[in-house]
Amino acid sequence: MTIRRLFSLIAAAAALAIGTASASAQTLRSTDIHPTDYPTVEAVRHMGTLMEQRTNGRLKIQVFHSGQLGNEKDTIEQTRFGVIDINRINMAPFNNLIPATNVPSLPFIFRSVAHMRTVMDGPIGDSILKEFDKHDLVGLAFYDSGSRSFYNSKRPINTPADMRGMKIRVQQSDMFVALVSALGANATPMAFGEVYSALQTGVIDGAENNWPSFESTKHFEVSKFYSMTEHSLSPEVLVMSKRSFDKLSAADQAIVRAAARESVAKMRELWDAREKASEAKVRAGGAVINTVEKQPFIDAMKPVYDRFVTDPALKDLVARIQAVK
Ligand code: BDP
Repeated sequence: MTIRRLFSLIAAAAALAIGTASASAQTLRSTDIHPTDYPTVEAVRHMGTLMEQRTNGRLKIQVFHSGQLGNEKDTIEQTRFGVIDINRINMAPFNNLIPATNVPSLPFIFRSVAHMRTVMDGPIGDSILKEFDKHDLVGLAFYDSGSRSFYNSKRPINTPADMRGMKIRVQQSDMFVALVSALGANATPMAFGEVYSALQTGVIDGAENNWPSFESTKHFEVSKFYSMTEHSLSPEVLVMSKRSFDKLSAADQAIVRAAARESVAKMRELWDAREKASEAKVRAGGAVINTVEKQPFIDAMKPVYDRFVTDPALKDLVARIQAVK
């Protein structure tokens, strides 16, 4: 464990101790790197409200938003330890740990948001949630994350050639590193919270994300060219610490699972509205937006499949996803 990680664990434990002192009944601690009004944060609060109603106030959730408990990669460890009870996090930081999570993050694996929702809501999504069991975690549900596109401070991207040599921030996932490298750009894995200043100081030229994150982080202020490659729909996932989950009665476990599932509809309603609002905000804020012809990007990213989808189980998962209408 690095010193930084140790400090982040201690800071998290201290924050939790304060939370415990003021809380009555049982309050589960949930982490999110997004700000308090972001759809993922609101949706987990909604899940908490459902739990509270169904247990007469006995079981609640407190959401520590804005990365108060640390960056995503570090919070995975804290959740496995049971220092954090619930984690709303993207699939990408799990990619290196849990092979199956690479599949929904793959470039252009989904034909549309509707395709993604159908897959993640059904038996394929359930089988991916089950994979978390092997890692001291309980997979509860998937949330949407729109589609991720590239943005940068240099120029509009129309073809993969426009990205050659650019330094692009990616999430801490080897698959995302490979995805950007396949385009001839230099991938720089970095925590989300460090991206604004890295863009501002020119440490990186660009990054990739959906409309709401591009907007909420104000990355558009320092990286105005947003090119709609829509290369990944890598969903968000809601996981619970197995240690915390196992401490609940079977009845409470069922309440948690149901509330998580039910919060998905709330999340989507908030998400669809937020996407539109965020797009309008970044346009008004001076972002220069272009659409792109996707086929050259699909072709260029093919090697990512060759490298990350070698295991028969993952090949099967890809084929099953592609077969979903
Ligand atoms: C956002 C996801 C968040 C990721 C972030 C990132 O909601 O979970 O951490 O992207 O790029 O869209 O790191």
